[in-house]
Amino acid sequence: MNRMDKLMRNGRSLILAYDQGIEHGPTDFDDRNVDPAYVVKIAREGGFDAFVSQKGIAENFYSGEKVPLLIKLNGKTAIYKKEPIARQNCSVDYAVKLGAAAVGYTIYIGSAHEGEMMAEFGRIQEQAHEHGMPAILWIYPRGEFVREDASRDMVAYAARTGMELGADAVKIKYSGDVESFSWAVKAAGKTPVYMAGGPKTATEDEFLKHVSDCMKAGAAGVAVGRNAWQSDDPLRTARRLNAIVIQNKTLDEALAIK
Ligand code: FBP
Repeated sequence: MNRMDKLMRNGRSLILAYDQGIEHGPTDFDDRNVDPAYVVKIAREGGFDAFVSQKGIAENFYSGEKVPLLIKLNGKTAIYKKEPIARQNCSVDYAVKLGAAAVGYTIYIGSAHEGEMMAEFGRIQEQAHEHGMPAILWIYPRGEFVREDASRDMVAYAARTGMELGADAVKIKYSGDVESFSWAVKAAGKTPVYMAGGPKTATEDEFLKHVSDCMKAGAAGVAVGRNAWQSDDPLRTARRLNAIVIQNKTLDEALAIK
């Protein structure tokens, strides 16, 4: 059995990310989605394959849930603006105690501190594998020497680095079109590639077009936050995402879903 199987349907998955409270601050939230219980309900009712959070949200809002839990083991705030580093704040063993089916970790390649994050992830990946659990990498080019973090070359570099570090899956930014994302998927070899959602787009059509492009490029799915739980109708957004990602429907078919 593949370590990622628990998180996949037909080799694909739809992951709901809710770690933005640390990464960006409550500025991402409104009166509804500031409440973790609201977003956990979207994970439960929206047909998601995993719910991502830091350990504090899992401890307080995630007991007895059936949707597999993916605990982020590191994180940082948006306040400090120099070379990025996010250090581990939760152990693999503790994530297992919380019922996690997978662990996640962010590396900022290109940062002056990339080596520390790679070393930390190296240990986490080995510990996760001892538990038979996948270690999923959020891998984002960032830092003084990174000019275009979502360019064809940078996104493929991220995907390739994640594969070579032994990640069970990588989550990368959308590179802008099918061809460039296909190159990133190819660079990742057999490692499943997920598209990160990004800030809420002006229209849902625009976001779903990105999702559709990535699936055409061979992505294994999307790990989305703001475009799902900031939606006026998150469960409709989830139905549309399921149509494209899991059921392989076209963008037009998905948009017709009410
Ligand atoms: P979104 O779909 O909301 O962009 O979430 C994806 C994600 O990777 C989150 O897991 C994380 O909190 C956030 O993006 C980090 O975004 P960035 O580092 O680009 O600000």
